[in-house]
Amino acid sequence: MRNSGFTIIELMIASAIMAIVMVFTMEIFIVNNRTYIKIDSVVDTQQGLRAIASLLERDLRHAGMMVPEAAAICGIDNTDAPDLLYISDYTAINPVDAIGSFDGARVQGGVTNVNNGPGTTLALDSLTIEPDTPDPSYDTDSNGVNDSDFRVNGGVIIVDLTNPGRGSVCGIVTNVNLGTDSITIDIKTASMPASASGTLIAVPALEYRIDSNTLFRNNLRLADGVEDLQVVYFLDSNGNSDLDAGELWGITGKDYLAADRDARELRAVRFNVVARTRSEDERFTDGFFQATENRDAGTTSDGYRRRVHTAIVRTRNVGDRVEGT
Ligand SMILES: [Ca+2]
Ligand SMILES: [Ca+2]
Ligand SMILES: [Ca+2]
Ligand SMILES: [Ca+2]
Repeated sequence: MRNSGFTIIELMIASAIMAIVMVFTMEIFIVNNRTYIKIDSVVDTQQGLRAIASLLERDLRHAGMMVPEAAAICGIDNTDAPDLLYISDYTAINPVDAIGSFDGARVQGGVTNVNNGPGTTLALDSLTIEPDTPDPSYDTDSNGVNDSDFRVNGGVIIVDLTNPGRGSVCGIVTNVNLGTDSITIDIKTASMPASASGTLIAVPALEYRIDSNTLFRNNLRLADGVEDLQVVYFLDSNGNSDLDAGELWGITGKDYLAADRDARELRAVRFNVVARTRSEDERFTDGFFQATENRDAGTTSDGYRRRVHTAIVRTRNVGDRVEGT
């Protein structure tokens, strides 16, 4: 009687078919999984970007709130690195009478110019911005009692109150001295244009800085994988409320230097935040550094996927704002 089981040939064919099916199934699984990881990491990047952008938009909308308009914003334009951005710190200010503005903290001792670099110590008339009802917002010595509107690792913008057209300088506060009401600053912009006289004031600010693909706000780590921040300023220099030729700064051929720009002319800010996926994908050959404003695109693919968020924010506290009486 003939054996009714499988012949060795039949078994070999069957296992060969099985193997082929297995290989295909595995392949589909791997591709699916790769696609999933890819989409997941792009979605992740996108969500992070949106969160950063909404915070930045909110900060920009408040630029110049309750402070002299010239101190609304200050920036350092780079063409081969991320831009640096300083926005007056509205969280430090308690709007006691809701309308009008405070003059900032006056620099004491007849100081008329501030030079670029670290270690500039300025004595102020007060560490708080609100003159009538001082309301310190930060606790410098961590004793549970707020003592200053300036904080270590926070930004600062300095302008000349009697000649605001001189522009501004900005930097990071490295020390707040409660005993002498003074602050020490690392000035990041070019020096203030020289002047024989002047009334310098300091205003607390929020610094946006990118360091090794990490975005910091007042030295606080906001997000990793952020490659670039490029900022463009619309200064209505001829005062006609229209954007005319030459009134956009921070674009190619119009590099922005804070030191000689008048922030009172500011009407809008456009920013671009470039974020990339956490890890590179060696199969992705279109991963180039993204060109925005006056920065060039990369020339070799590094396998990262990138997303750019661009937004234009009208600076409603500068220009045609309602002044107090
Ligand atoms: Ca730039
Ligand atoms: Ca305050
Ligand atoms: Ca304190
Ligand atoms: Ca104009």
